[in-house]
Amino acid sequence: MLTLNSSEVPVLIGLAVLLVLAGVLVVALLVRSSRRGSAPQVPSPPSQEAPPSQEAPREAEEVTAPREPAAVAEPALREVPAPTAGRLVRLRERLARSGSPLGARVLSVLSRDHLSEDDWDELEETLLLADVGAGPTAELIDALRTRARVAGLDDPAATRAVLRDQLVALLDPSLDRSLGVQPGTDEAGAQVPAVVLVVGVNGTGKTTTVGKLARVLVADGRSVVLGAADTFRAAAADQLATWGSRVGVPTVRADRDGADPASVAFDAVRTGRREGVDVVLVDTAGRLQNKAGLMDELGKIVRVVTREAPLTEVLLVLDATTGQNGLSQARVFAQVAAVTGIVLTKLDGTAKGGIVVQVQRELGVPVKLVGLGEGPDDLAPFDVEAFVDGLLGA
Ligand SMILES: Nc1nc2c(ncn2[C@@H]2O[C@H](COP(=O)(O)OP(=O)(O)OP(=O)(O)O)[C@@H](O)[C@H]2O)c(=O)[nH]1
Ligand SMILES: [Mg+2]
Repeated sequence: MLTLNSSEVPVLIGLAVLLVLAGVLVVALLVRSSRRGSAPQVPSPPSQEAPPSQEAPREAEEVTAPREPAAVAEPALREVPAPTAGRLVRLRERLARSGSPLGARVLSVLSRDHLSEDDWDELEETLLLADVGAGPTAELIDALRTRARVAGLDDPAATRAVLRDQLVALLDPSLDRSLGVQPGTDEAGAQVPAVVLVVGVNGTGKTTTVGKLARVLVADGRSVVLGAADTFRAAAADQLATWGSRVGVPTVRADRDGADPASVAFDAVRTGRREGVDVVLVDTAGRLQNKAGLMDELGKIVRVVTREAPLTEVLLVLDATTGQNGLSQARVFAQVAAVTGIVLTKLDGTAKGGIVVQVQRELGVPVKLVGLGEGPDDLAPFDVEAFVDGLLGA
């Protein structure tokens, strides 16, 4: 039997108090760490894209095709892209944010009482500065002057309607703006994927456009393979593969920097064909239209790819903020690669969207898609009326 003498009692009480305190401390720590474990997960930010290269890629060299098949990056994550319908509606709000949109400035001049010659000059200047081009600007001013003579410009709604009609006519709603993304069949009856080649000068938004387009196609229920034919920098292929992986689309890429881009493009199309996919999207390196070597390289990509499957679409990506220069780019690219559609990017940050009119007029090639921002779903099918309404802030 355990006996205690009176001097031991306070010591034991002290020990008991210490034990209780230690127990409380342990429980408190456990509760705290379990709370931390069940804290709501903050979604990780979308992976950063590689910054666009600032310098022009070096001249094309005769590089040999890699013997081994190009790597196919396996998709990891899945996102659900937003539907494409109604995306152009965002144009208005984006333009409003960009300062002084073309439509707003034109309408503000037209709303003045009794337009003077200076007012008409201002109007003309506004349209020219927005890259609408000399010919189309003159047509537009003529139509508005006629309207002013015949019925006056007192009724803002009527003036606006005239301007709207004129802009719609200039943009030619009759052009076929559907994308060539329908697969075909070979002589044996096997499916041949549609092949979309994306070209343009540095930093216009080619890779971003390919990424956004892949999302649109996936949302449409089509199977897609990406081809990273920008082999100048590994980062370019990584940037593309990141876009693809977000929607479960594989990327065919070279196994080393500086591989022959034509060979990678060919591998991508061959892979697409073998896997029976619907669409192969081929991203290319930015190239300057006045560099013969680079343009020859592009010609080679076109020739090599068409040995495996016909090109169903060649998209020239133009940066709307570069304005007039886009026109000379368009001419040269159209000669080398038979451009079938224009993608006008960065329309969200500029009042220069008028280049749409000039490019279409001069090349007879329709604008098919527009880039409205850096977000993954900021790519909209070009629709003339919705575009004009966006410009006019409808
Ligand atoms: N605001 C805005 N930015 C865009 C748009 N499209 C692309 N960008 C941005 O433009 C930059 C260049 O885009 P990339 O897709 O890398 O351009 P690229 O043509 O592939 O560039 P290179 O391969 O270097 O020739 C990126 O920061 C994009 O986020 C757009 O429609 N609006
Ligand atoms: Mg790129």
